[in-house]
Amino acid sequence: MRVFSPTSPSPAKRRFDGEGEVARAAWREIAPSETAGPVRSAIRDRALTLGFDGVGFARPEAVADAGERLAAFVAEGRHGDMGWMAETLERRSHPHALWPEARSVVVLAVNYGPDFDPLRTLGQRDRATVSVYARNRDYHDLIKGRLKQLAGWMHGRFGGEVKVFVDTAPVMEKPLAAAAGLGWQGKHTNLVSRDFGSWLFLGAVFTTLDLAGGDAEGHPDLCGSCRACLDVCPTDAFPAPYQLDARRCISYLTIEHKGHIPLEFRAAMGNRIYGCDDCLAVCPWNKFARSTREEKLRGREDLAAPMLADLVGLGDAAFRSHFSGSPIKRIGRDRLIRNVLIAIGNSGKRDLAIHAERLLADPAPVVRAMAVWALSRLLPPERFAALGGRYAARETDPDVAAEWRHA
Ligand code: B12
Ligand code: SF4
Ligand code: SF4
Repeated sequence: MRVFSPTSPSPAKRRFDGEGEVARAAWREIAPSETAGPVRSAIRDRALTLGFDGVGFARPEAVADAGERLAAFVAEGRHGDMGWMAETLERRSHPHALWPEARSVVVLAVNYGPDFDPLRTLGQRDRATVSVYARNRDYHDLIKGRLKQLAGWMHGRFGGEVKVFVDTAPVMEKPLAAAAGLGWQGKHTNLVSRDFGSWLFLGAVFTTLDLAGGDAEGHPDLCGSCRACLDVCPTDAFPAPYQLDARRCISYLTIEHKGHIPLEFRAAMGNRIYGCDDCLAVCPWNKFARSTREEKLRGREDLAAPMLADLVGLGDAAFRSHFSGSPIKRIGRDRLIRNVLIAIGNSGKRDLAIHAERLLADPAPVVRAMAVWALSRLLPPERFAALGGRYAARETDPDVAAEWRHA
């Protein structure tokens, strides 16, 4: 069998161009297990040079339980309207279901640790709180580019076949990262790191190379008797430690959920308009966190504590230019304004009512409905009733009409 050596000739032309795509070597060059250590070191060095902050290696078999737990999560309906989780259940449940030939997974992490208190703005009621990960550029672009660079390099240097995955791919990144020794899945279900606390983005390179085993498999659970993350959750989204009901999570409600946000969660959302960091931010392991070295992941000044009055007036074009390159762009103007109106309804600021009033005739039902709800909280009953007289009778959308009736 051909063993890696730095002077090995490279195949004449190798092409590697995409997430989930296979880069095929002209010959198959599998690093035998006795050489896996040096190959791992070389991959680790390369990954760190490319800007990753954490690197680990796992065998696909190391996450055997994760598929069953995912199936239970979906069977309970905890994925809500993230239908893609049910659709990709089979492929998502195990790395081999996705790619039977994979022999190792290289798990990569990027530190996005904030240099500010992520919960600082929660009490500032005329301002919005944007979760840390969404305060600047979309991390997918950054990580995907680096994963492709690393995978292309691995393929060129060691042969084998490689595929890259980040976030949207049907891969269970957290259990893989834990198996690769990058940290453990805390009671809030996210990966916690001894070096970076709660603030790691994850991605993976699958390869046919045999790299795993040896020094870096698995990580002990260091949560102990702590339950800070479970207790802080504003919407009681953890049915048990290590389990999340996404339907109750503000991150799901503000980002993934397309329809009207159920009444029972609106007050608890406070001024969180995109994502939520409460369970991450209270973790005591954040004492080891450090702020990110990525300029593109550092918080944008204008998203540190944006005024609700400025956000609520955004039309489609302004929304798109304001959030160009940001993860927030993904949810579109209507859903963002829906979330902002909930924050306005929770603000107790009468002077913000005028902005909600202007949206009572907005073309989007999710916006009109939350304008009604916000006004019902801010205006005196007689003023609200007068508006109802003008708008409720001509409302054609049944959900918005119901919002008027219930208000
Ligand atoms: C779907 C999804 C969501 C959903 C569901 C979240 C969830 N916890 O499952 C929603 C929209 C709510 C969400 C929110 C967030 N997300 Co998200 N999300 C994903 C995604 C795409 C899939 C996750 C998944 O498979 N969930 C299904 C469940 C079943 O999987 P699980 O949590 O691993 O379930 C395990 C536990 O329940 C455990 N378990 C069950 N019972 C028991 C019992 C015991 C005793 C034990 C030990 C374990 C255990 O076993 C299961 C399998 O491992 C991943 C990317 C990816 N491809 O993996 C990103 C990902 C998990 N998200 C991420 C982030 C950053 C977030 C947010 C912080 C964003 C924000 N600020 O708003 C929040 C955090 C909310 C939270 N507390 O989890 C990061 C997390 C990085 C990290 N360090 O872990 C990921 C990995 C994206 C990335 N590429 O970096 N997300
Ligand atoms: S992200 Fe927020 S709402 Fe979701 S589980 Fe954590 S604390 Fe609860
Ligand atoms: S807050 Fe406590 S229980 Fe939650 S993940 Fe961190 S250490 Fe574990």
